[in-house]
Amino acid sequence: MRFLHTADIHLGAAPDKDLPWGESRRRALWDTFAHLIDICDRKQVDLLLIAGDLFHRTPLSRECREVNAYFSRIPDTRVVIIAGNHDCIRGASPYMDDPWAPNVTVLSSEELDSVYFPELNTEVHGFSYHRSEIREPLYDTLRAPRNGRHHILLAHGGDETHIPIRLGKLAAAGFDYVALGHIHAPRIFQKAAMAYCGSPEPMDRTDIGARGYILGDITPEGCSFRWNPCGTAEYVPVTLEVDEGSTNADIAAKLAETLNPDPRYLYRLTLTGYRDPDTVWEEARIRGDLRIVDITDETRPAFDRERLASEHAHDLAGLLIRTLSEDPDTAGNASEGGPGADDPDIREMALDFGLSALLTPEG
Ligand SMILES: [Mn+2]
Repeated sequence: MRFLHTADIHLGAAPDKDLPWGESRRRALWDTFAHLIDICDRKQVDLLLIAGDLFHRTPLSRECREVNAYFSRIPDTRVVIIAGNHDCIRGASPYMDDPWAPNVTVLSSEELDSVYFPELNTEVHGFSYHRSEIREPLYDTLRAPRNGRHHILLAHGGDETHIPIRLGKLAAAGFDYVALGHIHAPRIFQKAAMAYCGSPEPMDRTDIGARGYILGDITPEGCSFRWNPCGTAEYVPVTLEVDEGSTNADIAAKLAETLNPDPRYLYRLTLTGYRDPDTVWEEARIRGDLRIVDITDETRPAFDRERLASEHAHDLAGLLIRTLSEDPDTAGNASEGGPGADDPDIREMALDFGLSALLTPEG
């Protein structure tokens, strides 16, 4: 019996929606879902497991119909779905009402329920969220029945407000496989036969790294499974050290030279080092044609302290330079300086921050 495990597809979400490639990211969520359906077809998958958050919100009827059309393309694959915290069932959710294709089962109850496929000798268990937060550890006490069938659990959650999960307890519950959803990064517990497959596409800029799905087989010998990459996008953190001479054009050129321009890579840039105090970073120019999602400026202004000390001999900036440049031991005030005041790095940083506040024009 072959299964494909996915979760957190978040159809209807719009990652990077304020950025020029936002529309293509929104579409990519649907395209990647369609790609998973193709894999079910090509690899003759018996069971497609969707462990919650198929949709980004409680779906509209038309969204369910849209998804159902894909499921009806793979009539030989049985599809089992639970609703997660994002697409939780509220009132007249189409999850409950819409006529699904005959190969689709939504375990829509908020009580544990199951569906049995005799031809696969496999029973799939699970329940759906009917509210967006569940603080009770509802999975900790579950046990797989012992009746000669294979038992799979669909479970969604694992943080404090979305069904806290004690993975050790779940691993000992006797399921042949536990298909977990909610955490967007893949986490594989090979020996325990359970896994967070992760979202098939990264959902926002905090979802660093590759995304994919799990393909597995349950045989009389046991369960074997593997994570496979599939996303069309990947957020990549990048750090670039600048110096006093660096201009916006220099940085853009350096990035264009070193970063892969393939649009699948979405960069999160951090600038470090010392910049000329007058330099202003212009994000659009630094980006160029690269997909840079955001720029974090951790640079510090390189002040010419000697010149400033003489120019500001009679004001606060000068006093700050004199005080913080002095060696605390010879100044004899180390004990009064407070925690860290005799740490040269902290004094340096304090001086930079102080001078920035006093000397850099606002904005
Ligand atoms: Mn979730």
